[in-house]
Amino acid sequence: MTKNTTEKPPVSLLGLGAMGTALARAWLTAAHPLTVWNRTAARAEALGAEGAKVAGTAAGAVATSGLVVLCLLDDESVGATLDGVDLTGKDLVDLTTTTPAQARARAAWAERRGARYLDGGIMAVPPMIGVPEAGGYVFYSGSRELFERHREVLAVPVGTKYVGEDAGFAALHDVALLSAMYGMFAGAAHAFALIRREEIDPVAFAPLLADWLGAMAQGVHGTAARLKSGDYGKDVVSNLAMQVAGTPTFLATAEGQGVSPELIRPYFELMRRRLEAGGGEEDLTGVVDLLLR
Ligand code: FVH
Repeated sequence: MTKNTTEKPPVSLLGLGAMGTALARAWLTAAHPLTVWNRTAARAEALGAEGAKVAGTAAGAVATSGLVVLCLLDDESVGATLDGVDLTGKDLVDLTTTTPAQARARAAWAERRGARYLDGGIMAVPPMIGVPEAGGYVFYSGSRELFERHREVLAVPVGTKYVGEDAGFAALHDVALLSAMYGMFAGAAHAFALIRREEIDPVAFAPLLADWLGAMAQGVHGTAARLKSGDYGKDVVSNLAMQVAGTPTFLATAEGQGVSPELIRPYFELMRRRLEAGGGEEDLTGVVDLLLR
């Protein structure tokens, strides 16, 4: 019998939550033979109707393909799902959000079970999957050889960025970016609270806020350059002494608007500490070092 050489590499996907389902649809759309498994079987039914093979057990899904992708709630659910499953010779790609330490431990665990392991951190929400122009991607870390072997298949649902052999690096990049995102949302929440009781349309205010945050976000390049060189006074535009002098205005405005300063005060406190340590001619870069324990 002649093998169909145009057949795409098969994929087994464990976990059909919002993200897993979106990933599954992208691989199905690209005509990859796809086997799916989910703890709650009903969540696999629609995908079965769309062409996926539905495995009755996690072991069955793992046995079907060399490439096994996991997209589960957390690291604990990965352990529970693969408990007792034969992983010998399998290439595991774990897209579940974990800590860097959990990813490293999971890589060592997989190796002991005879599998190869690549960790992933998804920088996208489900509607961005299968939509290249949405700009989503997944950080990957662990075996570079494994990443290169499956690069094309992994790039089907969303972009890929390989960040190193250390299996914990994908999770670290993921959590670092998401942490920055929460800081940004915290700032935006404070800004909306300041205008909340005024006759200012939040819908008209939003583009002003988004454009300002976008412009200021470019400042991270200067921060990175100063962290790398160690010269925190280089190319400073707005020095720390001036910025700390302005913080009472921000706190008084919050007070005047009846807004709690609980989101911004801790950051102002770090700025003040850096100033008192002699960082007046620097910008905000020195705050990074104050956070290191
Ligand atoms: N959705 C998002 O916006 C974010 C975007 C960035 C990346 N995250 C991470 O992706 C992982 C999966 O997220 P999800 O959105 O698919 O999550 P859920 O819709 O809540 O589905 C969870 C799946 O995990 C299964 N599951 C939970 N516990 C267990 C367990 N003990 N054993 C086996 N499977 C388990 C659950 O199964 P079921 O409840 O349907 O039976 C779902 O398949 C996640 O790490 C995000 O942080 C998503």
